[in-house]
Amino acid sequence: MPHAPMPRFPTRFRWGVSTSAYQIEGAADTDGRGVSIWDTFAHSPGRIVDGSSGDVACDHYHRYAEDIALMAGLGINAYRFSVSWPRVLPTGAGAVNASGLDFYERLVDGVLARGIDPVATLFHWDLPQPLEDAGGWLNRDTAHRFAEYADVVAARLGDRVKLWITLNEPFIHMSLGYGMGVHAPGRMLLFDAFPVAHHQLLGHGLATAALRDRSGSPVAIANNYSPVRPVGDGPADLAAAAAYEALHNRLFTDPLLGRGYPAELGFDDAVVRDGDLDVIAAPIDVLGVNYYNPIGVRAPEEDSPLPFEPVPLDGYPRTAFDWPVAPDGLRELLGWLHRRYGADLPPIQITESGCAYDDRPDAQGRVHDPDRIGYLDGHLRAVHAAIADGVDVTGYFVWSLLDNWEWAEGFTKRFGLVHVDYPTGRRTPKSSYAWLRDVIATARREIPR
Ligand code: GBH
Repeated sequence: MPHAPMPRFPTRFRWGVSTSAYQIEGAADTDGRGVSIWDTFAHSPGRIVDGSSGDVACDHYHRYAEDIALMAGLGINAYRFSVSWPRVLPTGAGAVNASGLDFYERLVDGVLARGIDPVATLFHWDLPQPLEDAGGWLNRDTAHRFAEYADVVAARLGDRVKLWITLNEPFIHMSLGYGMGVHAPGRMLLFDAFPVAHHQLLGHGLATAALRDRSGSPVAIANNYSPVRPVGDGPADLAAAAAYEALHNRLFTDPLLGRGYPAELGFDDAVVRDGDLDVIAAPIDVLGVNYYNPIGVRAPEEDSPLPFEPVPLDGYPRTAFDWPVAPDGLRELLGWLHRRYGADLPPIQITESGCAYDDRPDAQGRVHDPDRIGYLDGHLRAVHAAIADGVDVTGYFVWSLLDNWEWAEGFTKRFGLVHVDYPTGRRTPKSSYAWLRDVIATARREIPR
């Protein structure tokens, strides 16, 4: 157990937790919600390791008041959630489902009443199925539908949401959803998935304009990043690492910050029209960084369809997901962003950081998760060190408040500060919850009033 006191964070630092709609809400058929690609995917045989779906998940849709009380008990000053597009627009466009907006209004008002800033993500991968049937993000129209949806949400909540996040991890949605078929919608297009990158970014830019019209609150995107370390020092390994870095870390950032698409990836950019890059490069106020681990990369085998081979890095402890626990990678990543984008880099908030462990209640019903405490302690110190290095980091959100439905892994991976007993829905704060509560209490006590 780490005992050294946590160093002091900036006064206005955002201490938060993150969740997403399909992973926690359940209530899939309730109050007029439409069908998303994740409903379809999860209900297709063989897609989810334990055969589960998000039909019920944490039943947060009904238990949100209890979950807000858990947030208040933690002492956080920000809560990042996502809005389910098919709850608001059941067919993706056109008719608005007022009860969907009513739910998010209750949620937003509930967290505000506890002194917590609502941070709303508009797209965390749950595309309305009718839009997928029209081509999903391969279809340019989806970008326009996304901006209309952003307008609808901001018309209702624009006066109360404190930070907008357009897209969550567009790289993962493109690569796992459309490239490799591991996530919904389950397509396997490899590098032909590039239009999904462009149309998501175009949707981000169009939605940003809509949000600016309706709301005075800042706008962000949440990208996932991994510092890339070449494994092997041959020229082919270095070239492979550079290609992976361009794909994983630059594809969704270079165009946002006015640098266009990385040329070396050799994408067929016929889908990029005149003016699109200007829409995409509209200024954002915050860059959301989702960080899990660094990645090793070496030259691919001769017959590989990809120009690189990602390999797990040795020498780190592993989570239950087998991901390395590498807080040094977070400091390294933040330094890389700072050096690469210089004055164009907006302030950063760590919009996700967390780990899965095999947490279960002991005989007294308590859940001890010392490895998560070590993880959070190390990553918060890494953020602090990056700030001391000169990187402007203004917040840190733990993934996640609750154990929840982990996509293709179903209920088999637990990321929560709070344990969820799925059969009953019972919530039990883990020891990491108490630890983080104490860290936040100390940090917020130091704020001059
Ligand atoms: C996020 O995705 C999502 O936004 C969230 O919904 C999800 O629940 C959460 O993280 C936890 O998964 O280098 O082989 O070790 C995370 C995307 C992709 C990050 C895989 C970690 C590690 C692969 N992840 N990556 S490896």
